[in-house]
Amino acid sequence: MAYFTDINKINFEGAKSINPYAFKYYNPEEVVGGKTMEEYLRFAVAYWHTFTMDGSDPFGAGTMVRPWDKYSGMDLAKARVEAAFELFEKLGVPYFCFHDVDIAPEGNTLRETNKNLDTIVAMIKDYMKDSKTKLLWNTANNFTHPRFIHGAASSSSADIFAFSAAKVKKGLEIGKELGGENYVFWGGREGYETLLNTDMKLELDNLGRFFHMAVDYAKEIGFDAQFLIEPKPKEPTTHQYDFDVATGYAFLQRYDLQDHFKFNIEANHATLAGHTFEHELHYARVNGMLGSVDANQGDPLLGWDTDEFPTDLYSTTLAMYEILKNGGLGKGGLNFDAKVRRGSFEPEDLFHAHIAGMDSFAAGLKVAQKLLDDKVLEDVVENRYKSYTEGIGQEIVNGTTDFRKLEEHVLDKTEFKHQSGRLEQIKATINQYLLQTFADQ
Ligand code: XUL
Ligand code: CO
Repeated sequence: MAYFTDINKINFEGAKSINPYAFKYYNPEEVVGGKTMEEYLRFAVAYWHTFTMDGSDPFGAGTMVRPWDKYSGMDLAKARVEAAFELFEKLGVPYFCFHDVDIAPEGNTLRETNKNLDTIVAMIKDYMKDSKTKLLWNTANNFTHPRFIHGAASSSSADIFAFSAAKVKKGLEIGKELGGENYVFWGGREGYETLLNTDMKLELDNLGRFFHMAVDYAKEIGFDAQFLIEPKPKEPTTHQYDFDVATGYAFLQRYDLQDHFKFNIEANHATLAGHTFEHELHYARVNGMLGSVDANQGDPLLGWDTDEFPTDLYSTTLAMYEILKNGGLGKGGLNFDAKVRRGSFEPEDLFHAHIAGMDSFAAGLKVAQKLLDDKVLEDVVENRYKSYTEGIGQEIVNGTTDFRKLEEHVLDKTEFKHQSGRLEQIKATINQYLLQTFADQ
């Protein structure tokens, strides 16, 4: 059955188009920096925000009008699969992502839940045969059900640790069955509210044990997806263990997991951690840990995860700059972990939202590639650190000096040369690139 009957395939029409159902900047075939946009951008639709989210918030009921909502139970799950593949096809989006509970209803026992999952996974697999859309990643929702009240792998209850493990086991099997390219672990309720009742050391050790068991099981069943940790500093818990990339990286190294994981970096999680999106991407990149991206944006005026579709071109440009410097995202992609606003309740808003997000990242890609081609920021940085390319600086970098020699170097020195950081000029240049890249289109 078709659900978006008034909407046809979304095509690229260029920047002058006034058709709201057309891409203005995302042209999948256009080559930028040696690869097509489709190859670089690897967009994914988030199943939960697009097919299950109902628009409810802590103060009000759901608002979303979804033609598949006339069904319930397994019929609803099946209708969502039909709607999903129709939307993937019409948007020409190459990937999708889901949590276990997004695709199938939970039963009274895990055995029943797994049976429901098997039915829907078989249906998805069937649809994937006739579709270009592949699975970027799946994950286990180990946070919504009340059983996860005190966490999942970091729960104070060993039975819940076991339950969480069993759900991830099933998730890994599903990922393998559907050819998933990555598998995500977002902390959910892995964190704590207060130290007054928390054994942090045991919880962290248990998390480490949990991840090792996941790595072992994936190996055992021959599932070679890239494992990804998705950091977030707070919400739902006050202190999330995977606060940001730096914290997550320290954890992975402490538990000897760093070779098995990379990071899935979400823009809104970065800003909640008090970082910019590009900071998190950069920190992961320079440590060889940049895996994938949850492409959204937060509201700087609000202190929670608003998961908006990305439309800020300055941010998408600096994000794509990091991704290009990384040589792309490899197996990763740009997953729209983003939801339409509560007031954007019509089914067609799902198309407008994805078109806006895809165009924003396509535009960001083009500007970022131009900045790189012209070495705008690279020249700035190279010039700023040139004192490390000769003399004492070179000795520091080469590791051929020590405190005694360094002291000798400065003991009688009275003049130190500095150069301006030129931040305002740099920002003006970026604005120029943002405006000029599309001036003639
Ligand atoms: C929550 C969040 C999750 C993960 C997957 O803030 O981002 O949806 O992306 O569990
Ligand atoms: Co996310």
